[in-house]
Order: sequence, then C-alpha cells, then structure tokens
Amino acid sequence: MIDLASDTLTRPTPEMRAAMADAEVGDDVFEEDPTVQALEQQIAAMLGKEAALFVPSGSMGNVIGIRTHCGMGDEFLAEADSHIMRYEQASYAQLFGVAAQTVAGGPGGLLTLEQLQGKIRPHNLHCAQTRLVCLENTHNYGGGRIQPYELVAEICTWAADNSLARHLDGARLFNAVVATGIPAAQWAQHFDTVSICFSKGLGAPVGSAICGTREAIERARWHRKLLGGGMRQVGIIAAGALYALKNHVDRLAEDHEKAQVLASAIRESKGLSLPSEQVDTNIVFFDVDPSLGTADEFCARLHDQGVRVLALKHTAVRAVTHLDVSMNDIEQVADLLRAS
Ligand code: TLP
Repeated sequence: MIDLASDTLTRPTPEMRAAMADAEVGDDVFEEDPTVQALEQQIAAMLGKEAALFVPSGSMGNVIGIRTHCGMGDEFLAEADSHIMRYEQASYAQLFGVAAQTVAGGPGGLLTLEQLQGKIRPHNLHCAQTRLVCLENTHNYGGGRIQPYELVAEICTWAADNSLARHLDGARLFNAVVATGIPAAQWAQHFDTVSICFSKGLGAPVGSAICGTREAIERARWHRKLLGGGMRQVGIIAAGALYALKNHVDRLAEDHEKAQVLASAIRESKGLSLPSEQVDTNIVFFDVDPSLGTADEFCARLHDQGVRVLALKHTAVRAVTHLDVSMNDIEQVADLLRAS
C-alpha cells in the first residue's frame, strides 16, 4: 500500500530508533529528563522563544495554548476550517468553558484583516470577552496552503494593538519555513504561543511542543498536568523528536516536490481538479468530478489499486506526501491520477 492518508503515518527510521534507544531519561514531571530538556531548549531556540513544553499531541498543544490566554467566558477568533475548529472536539469549551467565534476564510483557509476587524466584542457585561486570535500555518483543510507572511504579520499587529493574544497552530510550520525560506523564529515572533508537531512531516512517532515566554510556559505546565499530560521517562520519545529537528527539517522540500508531481498529474487528468491552482507544501486536496462517483467511491477504487488517500470532503480527496513514500511510489500514484 502506498499510504498518502496523512504525514502522521511515518515510522521512525533506524537512525531515529537508535537515538531513542540510547536516550538518557529521568522523571519529566520532576523536570529531570535531560532529553526532554534538550528538546525543549532546541525547539524554543529555533522559534526564538524563551521556553517550550513537550506535550503528547498537537491537539493538547492547541488547547493548552488557548487555555493559557483564555478563561471561562472568554472567547477566541479562529478560521472556520482550522484544525482547532473542525477536529478538536471543541475541547476549549468541553474542558475550559471557553467560546470560539469562527470566521470563514477564503480559499486555502486564508483570513484577511478585514474579515477579523469588527469581531472583537465590546467590554460590556452582556458579552463574552474576546482575548485571542488563533491562526494555522500551514492550513491543513485549506490544502497545506501557506498563510502569506505579510498577512500574518498584519493580523498579529492588529491583534496586539487591540490587546488580543496570538496563538499559532504550527503543526506544520516547518513546511512553511522550508517552502518560503522565512526562518521559524521570524514567523513565530508574531505569536505569544506556538504549537509545533514532531509527529507529522518531521517523522517522529509522538509529540508536539508549545513554545512561548517563560511565564506562559510555566502556566502551560500546570494545564498539561491537569490534562494528564505530565509524563515520566518520556525522553525516550523526545529523543525521536530531537532527532527529527536535527535531521528532518530540510528534507521537507522533498515532500513538497512529491506534492508537485501529484498536482501536475491532477491537472492532466480529465476527472480530477485542484480547487486552488496552488499547491504550496505537502498536502494536495483535489476535487473528484461526479462522473467518477463520490470522493469515498474514488478512494475505495484507489485503495483496490494499492493507494490510500482520504475523502475528507464529500467531493474532495486529500493526499499527503511524507518521508515514508519514495518518488517512485509517487510516480505510480501520479499515473493512476492522470488516468482518472
Ligand atoms: N491532523 C491530522 C488529523 O487530525 C486531521 C492529519 O492527519 O492531518 N493541527 C493541525 C494543523 C493538524 O493537522 C493536526 C492533526 C493537529 C493540529 C493535531 O495533532 P494531533 O493529531 O497530534 O493531536
């Protein structure tokens, strides 16, 4: 099976496994795991932040990020198709009594400043209080699109001028870094907290980090413990993430090349089309013409031919490239798509 369901599927390479097997460990709830500390220092330095906290998942990183800035009765602004809005069970509401005000972005999940302006609720006892803006970069449901740097800077400046905190779901920030050449710290400087996933394109088996000021991360540590995310000799998995940061960032460019090969095949096919002509990183969403059946039926046929992709919308399919698929695999998938 050539598996393009997600970049979360990657398995640790032999070198990564060796780094994990050799990891020095300690009890991380006591803050005594040297490998976790090395990972936290490394990711904080790469993002130009004072501190970082290792968390089990991107979803936990996001809900902790939201909780760091919002309490009961507060609300945050987020794009309607962001991962936080679509795929995290409204955890901010279930767990912390925080509300969300969604704003429908344009193609690629792109938000503009004009769409956000006017959304901050007045300081009035009838209203939830708007405290935070969340952005996602790259935007998963938007097809891995990069939120343009100038726009991100403009939105965050506006948010700061209006006393709103900024949280970035940077699950795939390094894809944006590699694709644009804009360093991670430059993107991150506009945000109070940034959550980064090691278990997506970077290829580690488990883990994310939330990064910010020392003070924000101290609060985040309390919220992580509350959620049951305080882990013990977790250096054994942090070592995989540390290995990924040192060895798997630049290679994301290869995943982007593979996505371009898929995009070209889709452009040449009769029954498939790209909703937005642009494919920026490692995620390719494509529409399936009704003459080929539903997206589910199309995926089932590809599955029979040895390829897994996901029907994430009724008429659209997502393919994600990653380090466990070779260019040869991708050429095979491209042939199947081209003939569709
Ligand atoms: N995304 C997964 C699925 O949940 C859809 C995937 O296969 O793409 N932020 C973004 C932008 C994400 O894409 C994801 C996971 C998360 C956060 C959550 O990360 P985890 O799965 O570690 O909780």
